[in-house]
Amino acid sequence: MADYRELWSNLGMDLEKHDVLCAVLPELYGGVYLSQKNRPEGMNYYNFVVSEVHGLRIKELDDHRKAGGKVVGTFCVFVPDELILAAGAIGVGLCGGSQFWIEDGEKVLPRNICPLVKAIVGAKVSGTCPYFQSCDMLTGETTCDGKKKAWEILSEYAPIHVMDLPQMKRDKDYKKWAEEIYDYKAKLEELTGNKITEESLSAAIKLCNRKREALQRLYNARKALNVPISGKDALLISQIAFYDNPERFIEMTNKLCDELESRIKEGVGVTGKNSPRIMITGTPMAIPNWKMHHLIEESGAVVVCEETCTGTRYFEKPVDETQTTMEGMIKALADRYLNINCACFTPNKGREEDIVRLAKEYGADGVIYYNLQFCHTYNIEYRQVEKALKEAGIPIIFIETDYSNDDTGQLQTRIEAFLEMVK
Ligand code: BJ8
Repeated sequence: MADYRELWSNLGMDLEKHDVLCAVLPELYGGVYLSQKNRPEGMNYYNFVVSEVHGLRIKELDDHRKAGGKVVGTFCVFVPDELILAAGAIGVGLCGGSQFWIEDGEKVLPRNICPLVKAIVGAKVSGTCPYFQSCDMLTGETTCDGKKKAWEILSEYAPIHVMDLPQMKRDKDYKKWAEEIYDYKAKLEELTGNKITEESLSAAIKLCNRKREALQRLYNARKALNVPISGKDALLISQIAFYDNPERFIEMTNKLCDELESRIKEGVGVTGKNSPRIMITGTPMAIPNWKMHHLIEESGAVVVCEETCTGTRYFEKPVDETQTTMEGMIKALADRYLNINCACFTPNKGREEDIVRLAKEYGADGVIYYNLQFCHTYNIEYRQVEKALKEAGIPIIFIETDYSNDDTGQLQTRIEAFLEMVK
């Protein structure tokens, strides 16, 4: 990696602390990713992106800002990327997946809340995340209580706009969400000084749909009997989708998919055809949270799908591209986004249906319900999901964990016992 210290310093980062973070990542990445056998060639691009995670992309954001552009941070898949792009800004997903940020998060938050929220706040207060430091505005949303209250703390550090997400899916909720999208549009126009036009929004909708298509194509390849890519690699690609340049990401992901489709034709897989096929459902896995996939795949199984926000909830269901008026496009955005089935909704029958459908589509032998510690909505929803999967005859196990490695031995034992049972 080139020398970015001047850039980081100009972003007001704590360089000494950041050095500690930079020292941990290569070893972690090497152990989890580079040790894999028979990886597709196309993964070299994503290796490169990770090696430059705090470098090249940050430089691109800096260049954009120097040219008068704005950078907007987001934390949830309900926030429409299309509007950010249509305003000429760059959007970056800021969810934190590293144990490194927990300690700083706990300085300003109670200990007994979700690690994702603690890592988000820790990343900002410690001044060690160059993405956070590059943002001109953050976008929060009213999903779970932990996130909602975290925005109040983050507002002390950076301007933040909070979208009020309805938690039911009645007609009036779709109308309210459309109003929130209009407010967000006005906020982005004020921030960037650019007017969001029918043309710019339509182009952004098409771009985001192309990104969804590329991710769907990647996931489709994982349905093959001889899976051509590991779950770990697919997860990494989803995580990178949240901050990479969208055009470049689409191009490189489609290129990788060409290779994966050839592998399927030639019968080249990453594991044996008899390896247990596992689907993950539950809370998101923000970069560099690879813990669960690593444990599962080290135990000889392959992860074939994630019903999470770093999985299918991010890219399934495109936005209707046929609308030409601003009103029609905002309604299309409201309809697509409010249809995401997050556990913060009540009732949330759609998620049960999605999980059963996806487990069948991807030929999963079993489902691992992944719950980040203290995430109450996903925790409580396990009961209904378990019932739905049992009715469908699909085995399921509940695993609650955090970002630390304290429980890996215990998790490994439980995962191995589950894999024994499903095959
Ligand atoms: S749409 S899952 S990205 S809110 S932060 S809810 S894990 S306690 S991230 Fe989420 Fe949007 Fe829903 Fe997806 Fe639980 Fe933690 Fe809250 Fe979380």
